[in-house]
Amino acid sequence: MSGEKIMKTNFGRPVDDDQNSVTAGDKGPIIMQDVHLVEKLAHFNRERIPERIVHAKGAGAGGYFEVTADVTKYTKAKFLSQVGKKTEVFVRFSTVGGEKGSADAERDPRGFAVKFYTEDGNYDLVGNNTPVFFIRDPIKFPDFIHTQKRNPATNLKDPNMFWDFLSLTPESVHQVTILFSDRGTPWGYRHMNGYGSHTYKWYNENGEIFFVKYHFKTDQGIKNLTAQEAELVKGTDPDHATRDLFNAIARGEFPSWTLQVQIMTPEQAESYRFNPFDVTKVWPHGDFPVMKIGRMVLNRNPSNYFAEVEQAAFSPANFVPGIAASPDKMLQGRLFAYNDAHRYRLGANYHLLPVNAPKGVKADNYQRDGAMRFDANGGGGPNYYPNTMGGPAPQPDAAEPAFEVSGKAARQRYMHPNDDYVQAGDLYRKAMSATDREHLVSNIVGHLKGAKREIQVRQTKIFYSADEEYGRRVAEGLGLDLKEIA
Ligand code: HDE
Repeated sequence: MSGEKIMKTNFGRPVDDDQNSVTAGDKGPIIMQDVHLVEKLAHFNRERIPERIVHAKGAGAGGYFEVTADVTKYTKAKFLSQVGKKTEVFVRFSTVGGEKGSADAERDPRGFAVKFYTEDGNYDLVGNNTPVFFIRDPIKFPDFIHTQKRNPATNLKDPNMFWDFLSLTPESVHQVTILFSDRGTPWGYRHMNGYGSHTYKWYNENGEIFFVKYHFKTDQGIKNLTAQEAELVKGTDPDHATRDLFNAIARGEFPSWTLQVQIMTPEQAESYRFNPFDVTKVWPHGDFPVMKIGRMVLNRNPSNYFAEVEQAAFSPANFVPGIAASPDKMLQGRLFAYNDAHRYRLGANYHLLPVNAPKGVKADNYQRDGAMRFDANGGGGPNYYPNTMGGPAPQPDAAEPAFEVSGKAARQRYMHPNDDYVQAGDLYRKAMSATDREHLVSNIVGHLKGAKREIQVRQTKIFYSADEEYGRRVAEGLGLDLKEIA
């Protein structure tokens, strides 16, 4: 109630009373000149900003990344230039399809977005807890997401929409197989891996190019919920993963991840047996061994959720010299989508918000003005380039090395549809235990049984193409005739 500090309006006037509106007489009415009341109610009406269209529910934390191996022959990225070098990070974990108030234990991929505040500006690695994705072309993304959200008529999640799209999109079966395993319901954010998922490009001081995949392996060990456990957790503590992350850090138990990379040369990429830029596939570790290069530790809870987590704006387009995009079509689509989302959600000057601004290096260019320009806006300095007024100039050696592009411009179909099934089948046969397979099949059956029979058949054929036993067991669970599937 009483405080040392004086309460003030947004314009600094001391507030005399914050419990009683100004009224004519003790019974009211309120008079318009209670400007403090008006300010308070009006600001309240504007507290919500648009939630993220995907990944709306999330939790974040700060920490650092430390380099543990020499990678200078692959990349000139300064934050990776020395063993022992530490860089501040901010990380946001999330679910994908649910709204901001949805439960943390939903079956869904989990977002794993890392912002490195480097001396060459911010580098964002905006990944998931799965190494692959459902689709390989960004033009399919809005449709795909619609099917994971609510039916336009009923406003309910709809297994028909969900499986209709997936069963018409066989490239999704690898990610669907991961999603319906217990990895689709992680125990919490501390106990899951993070993956860059896409292939990225690294280049060194000599301009030599390498392709790279990133894997953050949890040092806490993988821990998942079974479908039954997840149902219970959703009901008893819809915020369980948010709570677990916050409480662990508050207790001083700082979660950490070991960063591993896989490297592919451009020559290997040219001749590899499948397109290494296809995000529906992993690079087999036997062909491209993993190499440990660093460790990330989260040791700081946000002091204000809205300021740091809700306003955090991650973007796959935030690169630093030494790191660039690969031709992956999905990644190319994302290079547009994120900054566009931020301009809509947070405004044209979202990069000035403390969580999004680079640290230790200042943005310096000729962009000016716009809503909520709350820094000095370039002061009296020149607002055009070139100039002779001492304004900032480009630094040519920050360029990505020139690279060849070729081929006919057209809407090009994927040439090898049969290989959509290979890695899903391998995952089922080789990586999963008998219990994993049992849970996978029962999780799929539990969800797919809500869809129309014709959709069940089409989707089960896809599982059958990945692995005959996999398809047969799903068919049995659904009571489908095997003759329809095989
Ligand atoms: Fe995202 N995604 N995405 N995504 N994504 C967003 O950005 C999008 C994709 C991922 O904690 C949005 O700020 C398109 C793959 C994470 O703030 C949006 C495509 C992967 C987060 C967007 C993809 C991701 C997002 C929503 C297909 C893993 C949360 C609002 C080309 C490798 C980041 C926003 C955070 C968020 C678009 C596919 C991960 C709309 C168009 C693949 C972790 O811009």
